[in-house]
Amino acid sequence: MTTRRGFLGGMAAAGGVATVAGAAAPVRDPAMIVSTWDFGAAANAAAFAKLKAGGSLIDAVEAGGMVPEADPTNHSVGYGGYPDRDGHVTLDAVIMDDRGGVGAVAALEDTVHAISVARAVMEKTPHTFIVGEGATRFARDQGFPKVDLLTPEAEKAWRDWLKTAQYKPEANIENRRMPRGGALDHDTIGLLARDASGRMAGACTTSGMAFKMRGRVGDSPQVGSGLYVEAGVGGATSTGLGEEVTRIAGTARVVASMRAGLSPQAACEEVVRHIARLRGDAIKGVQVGFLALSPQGEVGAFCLLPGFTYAVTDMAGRTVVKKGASLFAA
Ligand code: SD4
Repeated sequence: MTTRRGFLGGMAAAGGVATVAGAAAPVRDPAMIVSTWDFGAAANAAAFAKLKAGGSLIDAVEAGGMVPEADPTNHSVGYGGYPDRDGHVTLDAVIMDDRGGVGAVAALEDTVHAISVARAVMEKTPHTFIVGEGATRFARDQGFPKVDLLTPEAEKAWRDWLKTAQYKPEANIENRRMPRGGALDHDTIGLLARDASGRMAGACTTSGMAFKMRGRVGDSPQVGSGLYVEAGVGGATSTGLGEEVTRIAGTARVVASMRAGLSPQAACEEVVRHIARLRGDAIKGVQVGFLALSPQGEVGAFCLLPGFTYAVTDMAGRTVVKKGASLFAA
């Protein structure tokens, strides 16, 4: 639990070199919250506000994930997400603290805030992961309102897709301009947060691959694939084509590499190179990106293809959006 005192302790360190208890070396301008893609900036702001108000790290990452979940212009998360090939919007989410506290849902329907349902799984059940009809029923039982997630815009995109029904992953779909209004078509959000004492938590929420097979679950809600957080070591989250992350338990591998002594940056690069070696031509044109954060506030990001961006918010609440370096030029 982040105390207000702990939070302000971090604030006092902003702008200089922060010393974190147990840190091997001080980190200049340590990050407090990081998240995937440009739209992570708004999520980070909500997460930061939660911490500032005395909320816990779990409160913060949940609040961050709820921002794109409620945004109808975001077609890869929550309300307004693109449906599966049968026209159902199904959501995947996971939330995790740094001591093995985990809650996840997959193939959740008719519920905007999948991340909050995941939190309820963590806090109100003896389980870590509930899927499909059971997850949707659990959401209703917990009082989450029933909401039709398929917006007219997403339905139109799905009906257009049905004309060809071409089933193939698309790299950097988040960078594509939507026909109406010019809004960006976004991607999964993964958030990692730390406090001044180096405690951490993370969240990941998505509507998954657009027009996926019914019942398909990606990396995002799976511990060790879409998200992994470990006390004293760090956290990692992933985005992109989930199948390429789940087959190697990608974020568990990033954090294992950090445990073995790699920096967050080197750990993200190691895993992306591993995917490229393992999969060869099979990952041509495919995007996968990893984002990592250490308990000291060091950030790492690396991806297969150019185009992956991430938002970094420091201990003073200043946010910058950065470009992740990539293994391939295009
Ligand atoms: C998935 N990784 O379901 C998620 C979605 C995503 O680019 O990030 N798409 O595979």
